[in-house]
Amino acid sequence: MGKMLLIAALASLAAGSAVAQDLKDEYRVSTVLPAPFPWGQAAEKWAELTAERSDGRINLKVYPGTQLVQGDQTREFTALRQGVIDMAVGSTINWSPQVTELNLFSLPFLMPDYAAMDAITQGEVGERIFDIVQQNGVVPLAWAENGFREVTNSKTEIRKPEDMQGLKLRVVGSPIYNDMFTAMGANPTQMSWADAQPALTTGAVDGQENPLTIYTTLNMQDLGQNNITLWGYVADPLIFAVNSQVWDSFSADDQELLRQAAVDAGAFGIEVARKGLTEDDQSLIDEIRSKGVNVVTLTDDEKQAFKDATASVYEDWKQKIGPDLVDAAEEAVANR
Ligand code: X2X
Repeated sequence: MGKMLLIAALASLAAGSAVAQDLKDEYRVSTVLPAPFPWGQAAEKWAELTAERSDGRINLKVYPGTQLVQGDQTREFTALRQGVIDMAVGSTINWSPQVTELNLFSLPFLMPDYAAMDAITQGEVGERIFDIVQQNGVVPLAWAENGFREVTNSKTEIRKPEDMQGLKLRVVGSPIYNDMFTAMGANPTQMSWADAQPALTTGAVDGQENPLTIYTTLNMQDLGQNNITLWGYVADPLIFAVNSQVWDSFSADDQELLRQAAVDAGAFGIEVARKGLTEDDQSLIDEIRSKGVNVVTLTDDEKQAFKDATASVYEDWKQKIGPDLVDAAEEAVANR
């Protein structure tokens, strides 16, 4: 081969490898909820922005219902780490069985409002949590939000822990939830979201706790969930994340494109998740009330009784999560 030909061949090889990374036809993005829930909307937005900004080169496809792990949302993180799933927009609750520190957001009454949540996720503590997620083998890119989890039930008005006595409440499959509701005197039963929906429909459980956007999207008043207590005891952020090997397969430019698309989709997702649920705009709550649902807002004193009832769970889990991280979060909240 002539020297010039060889150089030309090498040059085209180099150019080729710079341009044509081995992109998959499709990157599978796992979520629990589909659009039009805010969660699904956030994931769809990520896919949309990524497609747009990569001129269709990078194709994210959303698989809701954690169908890639047969609906077992507590296995999503493991599947993401192992590469069974390429990407996910996942709840901190569902990933907490593998990443203990993510239980931070489930500490009862740690975050009194959205500003508190932002102070954690958008600050130093949020960065520390992303480092921890990364150490667990998954690359986190941005935050979004499921929301503050309010308790609903078909039986009775809840204003104090005693009102929960004997209530059969579906809780997520993360142990801290069992601990909290047992401490409050309820009768919690852990099940996946896939199982929760039929259980609510048939009345196998009396109640559940989830953001109000889920309540309204599913018209839970038609499932007999006629009592809501607004107590804002915990909120679950969502994290956009990518399997490490999949992440490494992208060029630096495409990594930046994916990250920025996730950040923008996250901001959009947070806006949608909070719509009608802020101090200035209570329209979602008004809409629920207009359907004849009994919506109770706890006073500070009433909240205190639930805080007291769960104080030992908070302490216990603070030790498991890491007192140092929890202290930093408490400080971020105090200084918000
Ligand atoms: O299972 C739930 O309650 C849900 C949909 O909120 C989560 O995935 C954490």
